[in-house]
Amino acid sequence: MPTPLSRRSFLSTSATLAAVGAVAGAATTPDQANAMEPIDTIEGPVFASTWAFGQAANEEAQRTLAHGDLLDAIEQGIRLVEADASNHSVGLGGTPNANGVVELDACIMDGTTYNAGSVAGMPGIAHPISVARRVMEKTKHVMLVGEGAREFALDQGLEAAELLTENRRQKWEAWKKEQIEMSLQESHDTIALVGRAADGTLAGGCSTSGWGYKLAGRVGDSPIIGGGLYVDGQVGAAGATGVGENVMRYCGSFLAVELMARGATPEEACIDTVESIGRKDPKALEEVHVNFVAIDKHGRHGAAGSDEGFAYSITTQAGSEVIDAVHVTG
Ligand code: SD4
Repeated sequence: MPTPLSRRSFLSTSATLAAVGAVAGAATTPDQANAMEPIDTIEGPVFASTWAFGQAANEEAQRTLAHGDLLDAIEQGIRLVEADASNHSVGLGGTPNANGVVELDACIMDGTTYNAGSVAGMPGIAHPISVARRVMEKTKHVMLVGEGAREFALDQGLEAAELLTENRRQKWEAWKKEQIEMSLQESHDTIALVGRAADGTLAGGCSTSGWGYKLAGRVGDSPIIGGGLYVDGQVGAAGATGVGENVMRYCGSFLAVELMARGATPEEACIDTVESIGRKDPKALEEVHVNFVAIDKHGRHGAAGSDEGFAYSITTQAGSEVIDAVHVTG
């Protein structure tokens, strides 16, 4: 199990970072901060993703990278999860909105060019991550939403699909009768996948059906660049899972990457991001549900969350592992 980290115990970590001038606002450059401690670089490709089910996505990404580029790897890894009908928060078999329609959010970002593509509230398309990639590569835009995103996907020849499975339709019918709010744990299944290729390039993607029984048109953090995902090719990449409303208001993934730019390790950056949200949000940290996974350009990785039980998957050339994230408590 992860070691719970209270706000007080994290102060010592923060103090260490501050002492090396490595927190936001300090004048120390990343290279100066890095020069103070030897860095354990991990060689070869590195993929990290949210939750234990991310392991299959990581491994698909790794296989794809052997004959494709890093964006292909991220796209194919996420497509695997989108196609899995047993995952009720991503793609096919995702939980619908209050009207019984599965509306999908996804994004992809290339850390080398800082290009990004995103779709939000998109119905009826099997692989939103592929639509997000087409938005990035085939349009002048970053984000398409709703029906426009669906039409664009069809124009691009991408696969239409009925995303609402019988199982989810029955659950939705039951919810409509009883209006029992879906437990947050039940809807915490976003896939955020970040990767570094052997040549040091970085990319990431994110895909979800979002908060179960959300209002029609609700968009979470997952398609918001800087919210559910951010990649800086000179620094690292971070992705989020949890309650999108509490991630996007604080630009969570951007903050985690920015902290790494100022010298934090991926784990420290994720902890400090959760802590930062916890300091600002009027709710108790236990009620905020924000979780982050990150890697840096050296291949180091880490994760932290306010949810007990948050774990991430890591795949390197040494193999795959599911690692408990640091649990940050209020
Ligand atoms: C959202 N962050 O739409 C996503 C979904 C998720 O726990 O991770 N739910 O808010």
